[in-house]
Amino acid sequence: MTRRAPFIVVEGLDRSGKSTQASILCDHLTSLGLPVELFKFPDRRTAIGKMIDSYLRSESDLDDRAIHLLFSANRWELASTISSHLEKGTTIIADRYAFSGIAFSARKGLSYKWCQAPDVGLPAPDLTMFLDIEPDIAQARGGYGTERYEQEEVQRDVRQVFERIEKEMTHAGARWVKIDAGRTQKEVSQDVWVHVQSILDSVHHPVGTLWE
Ligand code: Z5A
Ligand code: MG
Repeated sequence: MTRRAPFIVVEGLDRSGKSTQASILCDHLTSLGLPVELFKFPDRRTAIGKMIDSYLRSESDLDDRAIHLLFSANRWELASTISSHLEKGTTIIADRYAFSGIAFSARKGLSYKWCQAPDVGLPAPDLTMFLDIEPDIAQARGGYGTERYEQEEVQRDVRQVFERIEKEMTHAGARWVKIDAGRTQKEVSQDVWVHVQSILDSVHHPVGTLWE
């Protein structure tokens, strides 16, 4: 029987270095001969992703609940692909996941539980690494762009919701680690690797489900 591969999620605020670290990790695993696929949420290439992209660029407006459900549907579009890769032994790295969904929508005043509900049952990560950074340091990095949410005040509120998510996930026994992302890329990637190594051989069949 093929060994089930781990599902690794990289979360964090804007400009915390998620995409940079997800890609370094992907290259590292590949160089070790391990099959790996990198997913990025939102996946702006699908039909639903295109609606999300238009919303983020402020080219269209949507009710807060409607956009929340689209972000979730964008994950469900890929849920069975993720599970089947994992079962076949391909490691999955996700650049943002359901936790961003809760954090950005609850920040607008929607209830936490309501925000969580559409993602209940998605494949559960074996490890979530939250790249933690002060929003002003993140902003100084490359400057925020012009998309919705790319403002320091929004990022501060979002960070608070992430703190609640971390508490609840940890309480529920999930593997959630916070990494100081205000350091050099190399320092961060070394930490990332220590955490990934610690789970590489310890995932169990079947793939878990989120919040069930
Ligand atoms: N959103 C939502 O509302 N609901 C959902 O369910 C989901 C998402 C999934 C778009 O996300 C928005 O969608 C996002 C949340 C919302 N809005 N915000 N904020 P996105 O993933 O497409 O965009 P993003 O990830 O927020 O932005 P980003 O720029 O891609 O950030 P990043 O991936 O964390 O950073 P990066 O690209 O790796 O690095 C940013 C820059 O910093 C770049 O120039 C790097 O070279 C540099 N960098 C990286 N690491 C370092 C270190 N260690 N030191 C110095 N400089 C560094
Ligand atoms: Mg990114």
